[in-house]
Amino acid sequence: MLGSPAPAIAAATFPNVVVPAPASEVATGTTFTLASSATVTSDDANVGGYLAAILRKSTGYALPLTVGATTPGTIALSLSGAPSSVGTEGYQLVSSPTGVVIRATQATGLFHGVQTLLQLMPASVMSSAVKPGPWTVPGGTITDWPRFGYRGAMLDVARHFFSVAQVEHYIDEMALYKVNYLHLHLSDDQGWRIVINSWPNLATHGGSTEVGGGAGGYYTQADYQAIIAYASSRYITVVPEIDMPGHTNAALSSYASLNCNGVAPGLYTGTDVGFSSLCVSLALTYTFIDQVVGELAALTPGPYIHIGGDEASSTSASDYQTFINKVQPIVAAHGKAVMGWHNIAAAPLASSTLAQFWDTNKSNSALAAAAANGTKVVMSPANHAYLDMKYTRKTKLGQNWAGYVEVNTAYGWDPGNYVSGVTGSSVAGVEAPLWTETIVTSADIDQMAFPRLPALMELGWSQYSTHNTTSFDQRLGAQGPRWAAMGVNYYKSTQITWPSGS
Ligand code: NGO
Repeated sequence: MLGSPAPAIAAATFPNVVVPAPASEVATGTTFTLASSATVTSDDANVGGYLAAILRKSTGYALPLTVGATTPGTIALSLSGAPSSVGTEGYQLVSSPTGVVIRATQATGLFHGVQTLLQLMPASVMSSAVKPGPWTVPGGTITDWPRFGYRGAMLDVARHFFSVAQVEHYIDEMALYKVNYLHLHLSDDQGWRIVINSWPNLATHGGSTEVGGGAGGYYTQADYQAIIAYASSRYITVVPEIDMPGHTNAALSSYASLNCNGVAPGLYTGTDVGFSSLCVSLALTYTFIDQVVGELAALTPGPYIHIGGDEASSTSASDYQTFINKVQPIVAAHGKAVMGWHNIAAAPLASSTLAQFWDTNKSNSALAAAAANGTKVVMSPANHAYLDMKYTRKTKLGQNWAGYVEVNTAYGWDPGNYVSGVTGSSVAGVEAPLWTETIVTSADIDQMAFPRLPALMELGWSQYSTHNTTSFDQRLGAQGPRWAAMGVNYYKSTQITWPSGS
């Protein structure tokens, strides 16, 4: 009719459910429903197997998987045809009424696309028991890639020891949110957690207790390799940390010869920090480090060995510099780059060294100078990124030295523009450390990591243009029913509206 306005057609939108937020979403308003006769094809056996296993458990469908098929299945994971914008870790997901295609340039991208696909399906898809459908996926195209190349989670297995199965369980949880580095804090005052064949007492004596005086434990080298292989099957690279020169009581207690006075201290099961130091003037100290780093480097396919370097309060400033200067080339000689807590910026850093910021103070002149000189920095400000901080005054687990970290505090900062002088391309990414002075069980890990780990990984993955607390809180809420389906013991923050089924 002439003169009357055209009827408004509501633009289709994707449901606001994916964490981390994708870079681009274009909805068509159609719906795909998985049928019991559906098939899966994949150019990568590992990712195809991962997806099919999850879908088979909850749908009860057969979902036969063909690897390298020429005809795409109902769900097709393809290593060809992805737009170049997705880079090495991104993907494009196209959902139409007849099926879903995920394209990427590498298996890691397909894996990330699979996480997005699962989040677009009903929450019960994450159940390990058969549930009723319908198994729907909203229609449209998602094109997605990460803001940062380093998106890490750290687990302190030194203060309390966690078994291989517990670490693998946590790996499975973090993989859902596109984590790509697992930093294992393998040694501290209270425990040494990995067998070093040339220094056997480290594990047998140094690993024999933990905070509170429990039995502790340690990984054999085969255990450590099993963790690496498991992480790798989820496209996660392990960064092992041997903390030095401080946080070394367990090592000093294992070998009297490592002590300046030749006397081994007793094992320590308290929670003080800053009282121990390797003997910087002793030649044996560097033989020790060379052998420990050598064995660890040989077992570790990833590019980094983390040398700690935090809270060396019993090491003089000049000894500390001497020490860092001597240790960087040792790590390099074993073919690895150094990662260290930002305190290492007190010494000149090699160009490949990665510093990890953990302070609560946004200005750090030594770190800014290192960044100006090319050092890349991973952001873990304790007052936003530490998963061991209590959520509120009232929550039980955790500590509060860096304050209380509720969900919106974990989300409410920009890693790319946080520490003055350490911005933009100086920022390698984000890591969420979980220190375990008060953390004992997998349920405790869940309670501290969820929902804050997804919040931090959204900061690591999503383009900052998507940053929006209202939208984030809604998407995070959508994870609640998924965690309920998986049995994740998450913290039900009152900042989030949790939908039914959460
Ligand atoms: C500090 C300290 C750790 C503690 C942690 C507890 C760093 C880098 N050193 O962080 O030894 O476990 O706080 O929040």
